[in-house]
Order: sequence, then structure tokens, then C-alpha cells
Amino acid sequence: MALIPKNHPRAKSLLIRERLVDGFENGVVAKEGLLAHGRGEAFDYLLGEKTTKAAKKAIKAAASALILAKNPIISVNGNIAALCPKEIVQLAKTLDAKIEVNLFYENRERKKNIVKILKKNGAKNVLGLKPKFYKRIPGLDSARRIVDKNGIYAADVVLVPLEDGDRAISLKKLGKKVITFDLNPLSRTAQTAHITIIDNVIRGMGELILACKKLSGKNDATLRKIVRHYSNKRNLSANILEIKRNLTRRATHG
Ligand code: PTJ
Repeated sequence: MALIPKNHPRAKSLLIRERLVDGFENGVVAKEGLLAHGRGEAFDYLLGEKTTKAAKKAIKAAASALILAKNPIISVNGNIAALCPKEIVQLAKTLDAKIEVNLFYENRERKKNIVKILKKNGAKNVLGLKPKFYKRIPGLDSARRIVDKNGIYAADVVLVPLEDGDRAISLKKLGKKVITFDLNPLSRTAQTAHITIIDNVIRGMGELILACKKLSGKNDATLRKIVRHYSNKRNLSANILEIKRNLTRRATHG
């Protein structure tokens, strides 16, 4: 790992980058994943590198939907596996959710490496590696169309962090509730998902686990009300306005 001085003003962000670089070198992250992270970083900067009030609202709605789910699943790609392996497993345990590896840049070796890192962090069972269970998502041409028939295919609520865009709409057409993390409120996925958490997964995954723990004692009617009152369109607008406010402040006060 590169030596990042602790007192470097951007140390935190640089250390996160190193996780991606390590993930790439260890065959977990696609090289395109490094570019995707850069795009995320830029939006994080504009959002003030904090979990916004709107993101907290989306996290609450996401936690409610995940608790209400009969068959929730977390879809894992290279980036999220490199950034939050422990949190993925913790969240799955909290919700009794399944985990499935599903990649945009299909690569069996990378899939195996991701399963390995998840198991090292405590996952018991990770789907996505067994061709005999493969099933195709209709209307989707990318490699992500191949899913496990007992996993994403059967799920009612799917968490797809750092999604690439085309799959969210296909999953919605299959009648699933789609929840995503995406720092870019303008992305296709952010605009398509039922619930978009505009936050860095580095901060947001921990917040989501906490929210799931906190809300798990609530009755279904209360949770349904939280989901019903949530509007993704309003939430995305609030995040875009937050960016506008940050830019205006910087433009006026430097
Ligand atoms: O491992 P694979 O093969 O499945 O590939 C994964 C990537 C991420 C490369 C692939 O899904 C891809 O190309 O994604 P996109 O289209 O670049 O979209 C990723 C989205 O995640 C972008 O809108 C980024 O802004 C956002 N993003 C990047 N890093 C973070 C993030 N959102 C939240 N937290 C981050 N740390």
C-alpha cells in the first residue's frame, strides 16, 4: 500500500482509494471500477463528503423496506466488495438476507475472489457461482442478466450498491423493489431505483446497518408508512439542491 501521511489533508479519501487499488491488484475490482470510484469521489466532494439529511431519510426508508422484505438480497460487485466486505456481511446477518455476487464485467476468477473476501469476513453462503442455478433476467443484455434462481431472481427486495444503470429497470419490471447507493443523483440508476441512497457506501453502509437494527422492533404498519411516505424524486431533488447550495457557498465565500 502507498504511504499516506496521517496528517495529509485528504488522508481519509486517499486511504479509501488505496482499498480500491488493493482490490484491483488482488483481482476483486475491475479496472473500470477505479474509474467508477473517481466519478463517485467527485460527487462526494460536491455533496460536502457527509451523509446529507436527505440521505438519512433514504436510509430510513431503505431499512424499512429491507426489514419488511420476505426475501431480501444484497447484490455484490467488485467495488462494494473491496470497500465494505464486513458491512455487507453484517447487513445480511442483521436482515437475514442472502448475498449474491453479480458483475457487470463478467469474470469468473474475480467472482471467486469476491466470494473469498466475503467468506473471510464471515459470510456463510454466497450465491452467484453455480451455473446449475443460473437464470436469465429478461430484457437485459449485460453480463448482469445471469443471476441465481434462488437469489436475485427470487428476491422481492434487492439492494444493488454502485449499480451500472441497465439492471435496475429490468429488476423493477420483474416486480422487485430496487434500493441502491449512488453518489451521483443524476445517474440512470439513481433516477430509476425505488430508493436511492445518495451517500458514499463507506459512510452509508454503516448507517444502514444501524437503521435496520433501530427499526427492527417496529411493527409492519409503521414500517410500511415510512416506505409509503418516501418519495425518491423528492429525495433526489433535495440532494441536487444540497450540491447547488454547496457550490453557491463556495462561489460566494471561497
Ligand atoms: O465489479 P463489476 O464488474 O460489477 O463493475 C462495477 C462497476 C462499478 C465498475 C460498474 O458497475 C460500473 O461501471 O458502474 P458505473 O456505471 O460507473 O456506476 C457506478 C456508480 O457508483 C456511479 O454513479 C458512481 O458515482 C457511484 N459510486 C462510485 N463510488 C461510490 C459510488 N456511490 C457510492 N459510494 C461510492 N464509494
